[in-house]
Amino acid sequence: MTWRWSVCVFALDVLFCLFYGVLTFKDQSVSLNGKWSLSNSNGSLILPADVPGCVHTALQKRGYIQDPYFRFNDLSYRWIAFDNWTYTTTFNVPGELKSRQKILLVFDGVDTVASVSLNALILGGTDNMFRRYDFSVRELLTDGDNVLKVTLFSPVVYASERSEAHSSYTVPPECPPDVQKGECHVNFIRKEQSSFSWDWGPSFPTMGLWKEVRLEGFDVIQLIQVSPVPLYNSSLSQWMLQVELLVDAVQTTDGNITLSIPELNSEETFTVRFPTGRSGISFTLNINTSSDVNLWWPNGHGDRPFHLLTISCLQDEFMILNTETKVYFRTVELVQEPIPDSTGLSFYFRINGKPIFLKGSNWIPAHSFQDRVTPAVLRNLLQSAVDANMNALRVWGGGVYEQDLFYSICDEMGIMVWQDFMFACAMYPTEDDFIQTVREEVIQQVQRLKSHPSIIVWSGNNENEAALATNWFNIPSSQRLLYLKDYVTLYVYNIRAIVQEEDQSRPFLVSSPTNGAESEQEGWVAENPYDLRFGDTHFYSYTSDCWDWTAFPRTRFASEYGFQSWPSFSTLQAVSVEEDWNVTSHFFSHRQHHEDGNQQMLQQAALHFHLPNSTDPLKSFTDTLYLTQVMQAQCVKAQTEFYRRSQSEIIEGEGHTMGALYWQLNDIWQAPSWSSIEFGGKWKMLHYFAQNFFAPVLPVGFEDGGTLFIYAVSDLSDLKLQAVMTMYSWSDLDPVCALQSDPLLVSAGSAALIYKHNVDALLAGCGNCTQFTCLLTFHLQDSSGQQGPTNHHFLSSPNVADGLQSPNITAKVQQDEAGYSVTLNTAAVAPFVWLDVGKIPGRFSSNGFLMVTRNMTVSFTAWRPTSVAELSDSLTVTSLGDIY
Ligand code: BMA
Repeated sequence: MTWRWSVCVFALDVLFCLFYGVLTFKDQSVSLNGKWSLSNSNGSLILPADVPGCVHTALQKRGYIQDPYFRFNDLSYRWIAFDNWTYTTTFNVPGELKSRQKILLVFDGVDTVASVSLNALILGGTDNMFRRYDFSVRELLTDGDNVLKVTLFSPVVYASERSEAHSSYTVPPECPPDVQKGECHVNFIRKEQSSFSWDWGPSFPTMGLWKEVRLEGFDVIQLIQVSPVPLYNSSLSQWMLQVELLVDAVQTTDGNITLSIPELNSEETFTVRFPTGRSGISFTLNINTSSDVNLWWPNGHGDRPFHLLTISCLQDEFMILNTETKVYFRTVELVQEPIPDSTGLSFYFRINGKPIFLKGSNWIPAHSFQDRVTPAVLRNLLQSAVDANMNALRVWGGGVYEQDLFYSICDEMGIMVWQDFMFACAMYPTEDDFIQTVREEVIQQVQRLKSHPSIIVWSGNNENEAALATNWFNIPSSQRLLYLKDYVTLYVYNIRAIVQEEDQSRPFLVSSPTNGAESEQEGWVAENPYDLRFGDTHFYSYTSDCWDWTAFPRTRFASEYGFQSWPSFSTLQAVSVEEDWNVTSHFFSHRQHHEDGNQQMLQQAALHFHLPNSTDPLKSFTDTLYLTQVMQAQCVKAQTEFYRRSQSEIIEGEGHTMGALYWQLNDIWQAPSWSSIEFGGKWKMLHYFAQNFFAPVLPVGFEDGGTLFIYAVSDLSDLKLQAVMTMYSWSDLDPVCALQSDPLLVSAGSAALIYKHNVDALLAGCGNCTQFTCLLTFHLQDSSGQQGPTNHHFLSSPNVADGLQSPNITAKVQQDEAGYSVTLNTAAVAPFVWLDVGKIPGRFSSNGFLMVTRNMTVSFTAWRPTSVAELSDSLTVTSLGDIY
């Protein structure tokens, strides 16, 4: 343990600190967060507003508007984003700060188009939510009150004006589909693209100071950003740490900078010259080859240790810079190389040399109002991802570059991040000022994020290659080249070029979906970016039967696929009233932003289940919500299991699937969507299913041409596994028969066929079973016992199953030292048993399960204090038999 001491003294008007006996210049930062005053353009509304924050939350907090998510308020509050709003604050500058040689006024994030003035002098403008802005203000500060104003222009009006000014050709889409009830031309403003509405989200074009505001004073240099990026030189077997420092210097400054990782016995000192103003300087610290570097591993593959890097810079005897930061070491490669028996290329990630199957989902903004995305919200969602055995998330390109904490938690938890740049489902302009602001955005974001080991790939946009290739916007062929040129200008000549310059430590893809190297060969827009033999794919089919695995694309990497469901009743109840609780209500269709979404869910459900038909309208409504969740969970399970079992096979040139990221993890509001977690954090049935279908060891069962196949999938070390199968009759809790496969060595990171049998023969050998009367459960085991979850295979759809009964499940809540538990008792085989405790936040250890034993106990982890009485009162238990 090192003993540290520091003493600060005031001398010569400059604050020095003594660190280890050297004099240190201490920079000073004064926060301007807190209460500002907010007014609309005609001054009819003047109210206090929190910074960081936005206009909507300020209006709600002061009671000017209700909960914007309540019922139809998204439409009632459209006016907010059509007005201009001014944030004002008055502050005094402490003398200590005032005496600094340089003072910056820093905005970490302004949403979006604004003019900034200080003491009635205009400092400048902003036009990009994803940039940090700073202004040098020392000479403008007064000794008394200083007045800082930020006037935000309507983003909706701005976007429309910019689109109108772009008169030579249109930049589609003009507007979102009517069903989304959104605003137009969002592609003309550098702001969260989904804030003008999306197919899962409302239109709330926010305005505000969404990140911190502060004054930073310094006398010599100011450190803006440190980005350590480890690179591994395999020919030398050596780690090198590239350390980029972004600084602002009052004047040209010379010094000696020392980079040191004491744990790795690695230290180097460089002479350095910082030019006046803003500059970025890179150093390389060669890591001592005889030291043991601890590697960062994704969740499920190892630990996530880090080493501490210290950076100090001395100018003569003065310490002008001194900081410490975490460094995580790992390598990432995106492998695109020929594979036997296929005409295409592989597409998978190798972390520290190990091929890793990416299991996870897609992340969207966790709230329309980013100031509501608290650390607790982030932690809860990311913990839920890890609890469902995920190791990856894609931060989707229609949202925001997430806050630092998001990536720090991903680093900690081992969640690999596929990071899109924020462009989605649209063409974009390439006017000079647009390109310039994007360039600055990309530079800043890459510099901010590149030291996070969790980010394993940058990706230029969401679906814009596909939009061009398959002509979503009906661009006449005579104009196609124009749009192609714009596409390449933005994503290749600008974004890609910057990323390659700024970050050599991870791959860059131009789009998702893409054919990767093949798209590049074809001039960056492939003829068919959905080609299964290359790159990643997005695949949605709502009309084909999701239980039929033959409809799924045997892709190299599934970066999006999914099905919608409705959130639970308690989640909807918070934003609705009794007349809304009906599938024919205006509310029910209003919240659905995906064309025909409600019908699609019911049609898909009707393929295998009876639709709810209770005469009690509330029961019919809640049964419908439940059934959409059953359908979604079962559909995504089928598809994900297909991808996991396809990882080791090539069939007709297709396969070697190495990623399954379903659409989508979280929700932005209380509405039907593809999410597995409801707004507020409650797990849908799909999320409980994900715990199983993403388990490190998994048995997958399916039928092909009258034969039952069982595959064993293992992410872990080589395992000698056996499949154990048990046949049940729908009408009886006692098993009809049991079978075991021969043991098979399943190697690490593979899927292998472990059992195969003709279905009719299997049924014939098992009592009086038919495909309608019986169902199968199965698990894997080795000499130490069961490995992975128990899975099941329905031999027919439940709507034609013979013997399925209403099981009369009883439940008893208890409390012990470990927490709360619910003990269930069933009188019959019960599929999709669903426990719901309404508004009590928390999650069960397991839910939505098949009950083939009379008794079963699950635990409940509450996310706030509760009691046996409260849980018992709130608990409902539903299974499929209960809704018929
Ligand atoms: C994908 C996404 C989103 C969309 C989702 C569901 O294409 O990239 O744009 O929300 O499908 O339609």
